[in-house]
Amino acid sequence: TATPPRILQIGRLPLPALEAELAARYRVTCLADQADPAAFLALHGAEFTGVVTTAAIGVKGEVVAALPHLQVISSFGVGFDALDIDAAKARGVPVGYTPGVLNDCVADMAFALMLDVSRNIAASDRFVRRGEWPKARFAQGSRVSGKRLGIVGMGRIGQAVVDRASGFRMEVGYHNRRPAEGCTLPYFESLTALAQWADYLVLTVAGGAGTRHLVNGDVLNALGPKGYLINVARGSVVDEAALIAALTERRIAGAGLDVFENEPTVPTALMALDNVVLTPHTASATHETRRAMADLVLENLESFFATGAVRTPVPGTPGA
Ligand code: 8YV
Repeated sequence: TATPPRILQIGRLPLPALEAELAARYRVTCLADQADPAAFLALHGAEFTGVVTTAAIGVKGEVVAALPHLQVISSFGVGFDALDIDAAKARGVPVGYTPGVLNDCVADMAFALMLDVSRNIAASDRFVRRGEWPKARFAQGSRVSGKRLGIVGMGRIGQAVVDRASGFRMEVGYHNRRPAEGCTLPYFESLTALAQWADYLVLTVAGGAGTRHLVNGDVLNALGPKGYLINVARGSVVDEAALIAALTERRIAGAGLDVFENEPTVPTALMALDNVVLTPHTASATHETRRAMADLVLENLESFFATGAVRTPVPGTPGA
């Protein structure tokens, strides 16, 4: 039997099981484990035909350049803003990712954050644990049901959020670069206009240069003192300094944030605010969804080495 392909794993994967499964099938080396990654690449780059990474870790163009025999990239996650797609395309390297399987859990998390920040779940948990219930009143929350939900980025995840909104009898509108095909919901060409209309602005848009700081101070002012921002997309989509100012000055009511500009660092200013709910980029982190993502990472590699094509290629990459 042929020797298994050599795979460069860029960083630690969120699933130990996936690391074990990869190691059972391929000859895997983790770049992050090397004392001097650049020196390692210079010495051993030519030995690798595959790369495995995550949407959060990504793969830089300089790493692609250091792998002259690279044939395939398989990434854990649906976002591809941290992958140097242009470098892969220029080399004709197919890039697999894991769309679809995480829509439900990310949409569930958007609602969990909406409900938490509106009904003060985490804040009241802290209140109870501090032993304050017998001594003090707890502030009232805001009703979620029947409110207006503004979705920024009407893709697969945005649609899954819409599906959940009907049980809450919410009115839904959305902003996108252009109207989404087949979507009959009210379309707002202007994000500021959507923010003005909405009680909740939910970000489900792709990251990257095209959406960087899309949500700025003007958008937050339009959202207003009764409006909430929910981000399950990318930290880069929000001007975090403007968000901190808006929250601190109560120009918006609150925020539910799963993603941040400089992960895993969360600004201490956000931690000090009771009207903010913070989660550590875990919207897809359920046993079921992470297993399905891991299966797709393995399947994309397996499919490539068997047929020359990954099963779920990133749009615009070879084979897509
Ligand atoms: C992943 C993500 O959990 O899919 C994405 O784009 O950001 C997350 O689902 C993350 O990449 C895992 O490291």
